[in-house]
Amino acid sequence: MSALTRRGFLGALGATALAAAGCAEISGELLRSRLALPRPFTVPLPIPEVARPVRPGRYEVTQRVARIEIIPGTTTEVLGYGGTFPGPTFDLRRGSRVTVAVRNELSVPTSTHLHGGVTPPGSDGYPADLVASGGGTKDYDYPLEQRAATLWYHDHRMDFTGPQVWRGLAGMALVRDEEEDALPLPRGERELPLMICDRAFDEDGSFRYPSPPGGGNHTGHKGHTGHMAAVDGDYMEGVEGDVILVNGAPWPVAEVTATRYRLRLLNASNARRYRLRLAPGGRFTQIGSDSGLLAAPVAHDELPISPGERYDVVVDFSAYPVGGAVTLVNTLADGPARNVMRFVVARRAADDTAVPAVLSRPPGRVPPVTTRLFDFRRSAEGVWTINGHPYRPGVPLARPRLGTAEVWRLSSDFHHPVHVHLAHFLVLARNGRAPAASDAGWKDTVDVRPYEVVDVLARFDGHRGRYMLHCHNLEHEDMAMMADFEVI
Ligand SMILES: [Cu+2]
Repeated sequence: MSALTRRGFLGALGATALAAAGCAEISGELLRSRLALPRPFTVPLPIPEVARPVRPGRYEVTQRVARIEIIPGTTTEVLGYGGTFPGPTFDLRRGSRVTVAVRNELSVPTSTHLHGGVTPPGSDGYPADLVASGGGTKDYDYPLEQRAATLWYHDHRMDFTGPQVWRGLAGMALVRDEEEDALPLPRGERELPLMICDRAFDEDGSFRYPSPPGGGNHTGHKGHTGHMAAVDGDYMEGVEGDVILVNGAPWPVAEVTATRYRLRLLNASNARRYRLRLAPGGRFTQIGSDSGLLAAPVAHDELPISPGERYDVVVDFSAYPVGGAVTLVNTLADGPARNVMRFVVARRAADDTAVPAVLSRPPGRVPPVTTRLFDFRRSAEGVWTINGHPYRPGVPLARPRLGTAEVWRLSSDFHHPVHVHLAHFLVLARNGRAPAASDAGWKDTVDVRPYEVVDVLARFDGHRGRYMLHCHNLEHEDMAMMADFEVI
């Protein structure tokens, strides 16, 4: 009951008190590592392997346990797509349908969600649509009738997404198209997928995760919500680690030339939010949002990024002296977690790239047919709910019509990064005022902050059937902050 008491105390504080306490930007509870943290900027930035089809249009990937070196001098057991963490990067093309056959050789069931995908409901990674442990298989069908964008994939097992993603079940997927091909953007070695997440480690190098006693797997106790508790109640706000990984490496360093680079930024953390800046200064030129290229670039000094969100940015390293270091930092954190990674500008090089003033022609706004309210809130019983309900599989909270758009008004008592499956949306307003510069473009995840009301215009295109919306703080998600909707 201590967790409820503590949450009761926090819940009794208003937004002003939270801000005064200096914790208004923090969305989780810090779990510390029990080993000496590695020195930052010593491990080279890894680039995940690109997945190769077994034949055109068909990939086969096995989820299996592997032991890899994350913290130098120790090894960590991971649950990996292909036995790697991150999993392989899928390099895909708009309109080129693929099947990904997933084989689960783990000891736990899984469900794989392509985050940002316009995917038929049977392949969308519904949390109860499980691939059995010990050799179960499933063919996921991805038509990819969608614009070029930075997507990712991860486990979505009901009640256990937090621990299973923490242990490694995540990777990136890039969709490309002719509109993007025609742009003179950096590519090849100058296009870097950067999957950012935090973790905590035990003395022996294994991942630490605060599973409850007797819980953490099939033996978890079902509470009054009917959901099993995968995380200890003291961590119901979310689990934050003290080691920042980029592409699975702690505080890595990447050597770059003094040219433009395209960085595909993904926050794959369970609960940690970041406000990214370049030190000693510099700008991110944003070219894309979660769901594709922007109409025109937007310059940012800093980028807030909540779990599940992506930013597609260009950084021009010719603005820095050769030999200099450019550090990607998170200004929301203090101590070691303030650092994310470092770039070292090694030498000059030719650069024929550019960021054009016109990038793409995204779909326009269509008039909404209705407005719906979704309130993300902790209940008096200490459960994360949407519109007062913990997750009820098979009970849709909305039935939008295919081909229409709706305004979804998202309100919140805490930090809730709200993710909608299938539908992409534009942020219309925050608390009735203009959205932030970082809200630009079509998205599938939006950072709803404490006591904020965010209006989004969502388009329901592509497929009919059962989908979901949920909080992408994975501990909130596991503690039932999800709901179905059905496109009719
Ligand atoms: Cu949440």
